[in-house]
Amino acid sequence: MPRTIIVGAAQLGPVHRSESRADVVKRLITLLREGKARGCDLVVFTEVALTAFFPHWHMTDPAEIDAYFESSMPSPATQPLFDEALRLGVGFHLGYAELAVEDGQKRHYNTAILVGKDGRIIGKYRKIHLPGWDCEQPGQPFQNLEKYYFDVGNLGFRVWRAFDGIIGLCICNDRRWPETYRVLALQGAELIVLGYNTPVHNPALPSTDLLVNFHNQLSMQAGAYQNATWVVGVAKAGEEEGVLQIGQSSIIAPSGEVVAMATTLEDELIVAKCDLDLAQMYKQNVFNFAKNRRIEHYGLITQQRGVVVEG
Ligand code: CDT
Repeated sequence: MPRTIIVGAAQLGPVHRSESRADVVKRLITLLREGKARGCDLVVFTEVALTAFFPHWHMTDPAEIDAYFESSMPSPATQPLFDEALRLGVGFHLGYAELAVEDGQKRHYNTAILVGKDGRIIGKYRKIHLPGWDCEQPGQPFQNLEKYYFDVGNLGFRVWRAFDGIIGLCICNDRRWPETYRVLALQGAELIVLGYNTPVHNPALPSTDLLVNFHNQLSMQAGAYQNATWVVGVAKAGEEEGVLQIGQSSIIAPSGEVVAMATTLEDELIVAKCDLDLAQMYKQNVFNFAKNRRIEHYGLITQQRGVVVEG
């Protein structure tokens, strides 16, 4: 029996600062229902899906900041999404800003969860690679303050046996780092899901602006192929609070081929049937880690070439 999972990548258009959580959740439920109608087992929502991407501006009032975070999950605002997922029998992935209390200390995380068809949370990931700055950058057209608002995730990169496969989570900037995919693939990941908020313009490095879509695809396609896994990347797209963000939400096969891609910058569901055994085909052949990955020799090769890396 082939192991297939029908996945929907539920791109979101902009979420305006004035938009209530309840209204955003209604949009998510509309996409979830479309996913059900199109046969989805799993619908993947984006990073920080419930609000505008607030790291794009500077706030100082702790109460104002905390208002962007969920202190429980399901939270009162997201309970209708959980209820509808259970009613429809469709799993989902959701990114959100999480307020946790650990050892009596408040912590803020950029978090994603995987929810099963029974409406229960299967797994949780807290973003490790936080881009941007830890303080306001004067003179910029917009901010990128993830290091200011979020703590570095403390749950590691993990996979879960779910949907008849092995599923790993990461978030946005993590997708640019090869270690992310490799650590998940070393645990057997067959499907990696992630959301992203990626501005077209990078104020810190404007010379790369024209490459922004290319770098998005390059990272995810290489991650998929080199780690023999499906990758589903889902954008928050369009102009949000004056910041234009890329779309091109994609479903990418273990061959590295894009099998579905969003064409708008709005709420849009793309769907693909993902054959998890295709991941196994690559894992048993070209990327058979046990047979062909020779980490014990990598350092030796470096030394033979006369390059000495201190550290
Ligand atoms: N949300 C997030 O991590 N965004 C970053 C923007 C970095 S600017 C290149 C990203 O890696 O897409």
